[in-house]
Amino acid sequence: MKNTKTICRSCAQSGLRVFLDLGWTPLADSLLTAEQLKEPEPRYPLEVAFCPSCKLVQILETVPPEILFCDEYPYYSSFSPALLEHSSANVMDLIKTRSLNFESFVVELASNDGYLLKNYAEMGIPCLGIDPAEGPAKAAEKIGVPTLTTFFTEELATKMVKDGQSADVIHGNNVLAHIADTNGFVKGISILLKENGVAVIEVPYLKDLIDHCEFDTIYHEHLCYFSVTALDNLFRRHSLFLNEIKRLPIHGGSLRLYLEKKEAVKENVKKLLNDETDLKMSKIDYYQDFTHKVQKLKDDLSNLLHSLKNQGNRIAAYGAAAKGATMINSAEIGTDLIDFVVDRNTHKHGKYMPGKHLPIFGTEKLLEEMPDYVLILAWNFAEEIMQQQELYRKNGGKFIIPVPEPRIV
Ligand code: DWN
Repeated sequence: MKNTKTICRSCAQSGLRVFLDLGWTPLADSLLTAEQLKEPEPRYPLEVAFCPSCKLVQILETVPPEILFCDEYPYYSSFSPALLEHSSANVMDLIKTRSLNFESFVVELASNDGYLLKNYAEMGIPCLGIDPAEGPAKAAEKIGVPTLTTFFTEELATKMVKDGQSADVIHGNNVLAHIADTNGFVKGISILLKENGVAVIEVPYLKDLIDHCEFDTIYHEHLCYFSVTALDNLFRRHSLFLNEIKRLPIHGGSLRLYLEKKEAVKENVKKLLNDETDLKMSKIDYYQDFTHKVQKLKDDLSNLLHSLKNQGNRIAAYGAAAKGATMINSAEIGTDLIDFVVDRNTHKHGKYMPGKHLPIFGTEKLLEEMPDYVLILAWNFAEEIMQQQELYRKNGGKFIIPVPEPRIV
């Protein structure tokens, strides 16, 4: 059943302009068991639109969060060592710059398996995770991170404040894009945050997505794709000021946003806003040729894989990532080309990727089978993955990185 937006998720204005249509696709993180392969697989439209009023880029379809972030939700942050390092450095910096101590209170929205909050817990700084996915939430509790297994809402924020739980720091990494009630979520942050508190929010950066053709990061979990301009419009609506921004390489290019209740916007934020204006990111024309860039990447990747296959090579893939699902389904990469996928996340082993039903195994299968090529679907961790698989490469194996353009390394 379609649930298509006709007004903007942020400003509620009409006039949304669709500039990319990835068709009806299966849910990127809905991995299948062998039994489920025989059952029909739900698909939903995946159209991307631009709001001329507040400049937010967004998909039109809203898949119910209870379906997306169900008990079987397979994403566990702790399987990515680079992400663990990235998060720990962020926490250590905040403990120092915000003088956090045992009297402070830190909340993380979408706290997953405790990958970030465990750093506070180990330092004796009171913290609380909030995440609706039961599996990761249970994993967090196991390592001593108190976690509410629920969705964060304005109502929950109001109740927490009433119970004396305002926050000095609120983290929210790769969650804002996932929220159907965008305004309610941001308002909840504003309610929960202490007057002198800071919300530290990480989101993939739309400019990197467009510049590096990271179209595979578009899937139904990601309802919004953020420019600084659109973020500034969203946060000011709820009296939160985007005072500082750090650009990060993680996840193909992200922004770390520092939101406070008092306006003190730093020069680099003003520069990012001006750069976006100069680039005309606030105009639909900026996005118009993205469809052609995406089509070219898909054609180039398909041609490369078919040519390697026709030469008698065996090809596997690395990373049963959500972005991998968009890539294989959009570029029609099935078991005729890819024999299997490997992934470190043990929760994914023995399952099949959505749509193309590529079987998922542990990473040891690469050395066991020694395929001639491995397509890195989790290209955002390509360096780390290739280092980790040094022996595969020493034995003659080669990697294919699909983004920003397909290439053998
Ligand atoms: O926004 C989201 C991002 C942050 O994470 C979520 N909606 C869903 C998820 O997207 P993703 O699955 O594309 O994220 P990752 O973290 O890029 O996926 C990497 C995959 O690769 C995971 O399944 C873990 C795996 N991996 C691995 O097998 N070996 C990762 C590393 C670093 C490794 O060394």
